[in-house]
Amino acid sequence: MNRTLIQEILEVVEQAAIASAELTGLGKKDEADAAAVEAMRRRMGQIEMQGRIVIGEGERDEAPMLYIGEEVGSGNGPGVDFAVDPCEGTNLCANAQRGSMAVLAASDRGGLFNAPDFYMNKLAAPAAAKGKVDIRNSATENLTILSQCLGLALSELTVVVMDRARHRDLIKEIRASGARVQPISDGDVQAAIACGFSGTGSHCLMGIGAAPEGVISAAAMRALGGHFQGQLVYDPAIAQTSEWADYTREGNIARLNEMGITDIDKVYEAEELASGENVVFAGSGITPGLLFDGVQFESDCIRTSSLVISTLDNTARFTTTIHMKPGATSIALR
Ligand code: VTB
Repeated sequence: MNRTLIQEILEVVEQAAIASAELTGLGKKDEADAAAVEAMRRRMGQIEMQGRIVIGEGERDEAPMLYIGEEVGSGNGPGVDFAVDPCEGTNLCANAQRGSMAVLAASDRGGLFNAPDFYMNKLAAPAAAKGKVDIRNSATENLTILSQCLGLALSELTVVVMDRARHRDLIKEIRASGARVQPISDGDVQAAIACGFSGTGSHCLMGIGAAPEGVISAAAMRALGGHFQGQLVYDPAIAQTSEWADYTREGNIARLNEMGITDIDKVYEAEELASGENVVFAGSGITPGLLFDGVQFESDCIRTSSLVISTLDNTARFTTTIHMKPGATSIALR
């Protein structure tokens, strides 16, 4: 990993965001995802690196591109591992709703946890609460700690939770503690990272989302110094998802064991999920979101808004890029 990679990685997510954004609001979530995948892969292919996808679109037989284990890049240069989600929040993109983005995390070889395609219970909070809140605590205990760390009353805290049946009790508990709940339909990566910045109005993310995206959130939060913990969910009665209609708890545990995960209840810290010497997170808005805008198509240009967070130079860069169309004559400043 080196600093010149940061610029290239930014361009990878920008290209993916533009490709998906061309299909925003058309109700075509699979097509929007496929377009982002293709654009991401094409731009990655131009980078001088020995890249490898460790979290991607799935296993080789089910994903034609950006499958787990796929080699990307020129084949020369540094070894880089990638966790990618080319269109995070495909439903949001398909319905032109806020919060869809193209995201990835990159690290030195072996620096990202190869999370199985399971669910993950997640806890994200600002840096001031890092190591003080703990996913093993009750929501009420964590909110009390968080209110002390942030110097805010419980009633001044907003907790983002995915709007799912599995979170009914969690949402009740948070509200009973006095804190506010902001339910979201999709997109817990953005919600997790928003906790790493003050001023977003989001103080905490709680609840269960997808495990692979947990690694991407962890990479960003590690680089920001925020709190992130994840614990794999293997019990279908807890995940409460139609995806697992035919799965059993025992079968899932056996699957984890086959993957070499024997400590199935382990709590993973951000530094374990993204353990490489250096980690980079990059996200580019497909639709507008809490952290940055979405792709804007204008007569002379396409405008993208992105965020790259990197331990290589300890920066969080918010970038607006104007992609000029040939023959452009009047490009607005903003
Ligand atoms: C999605 C998606 C989230 O988790 O909902 C997914 O929108 C899994 O949850 O952003 P369901 O199967 O219950 O929909 C995320 O992908 C990320 O963790």
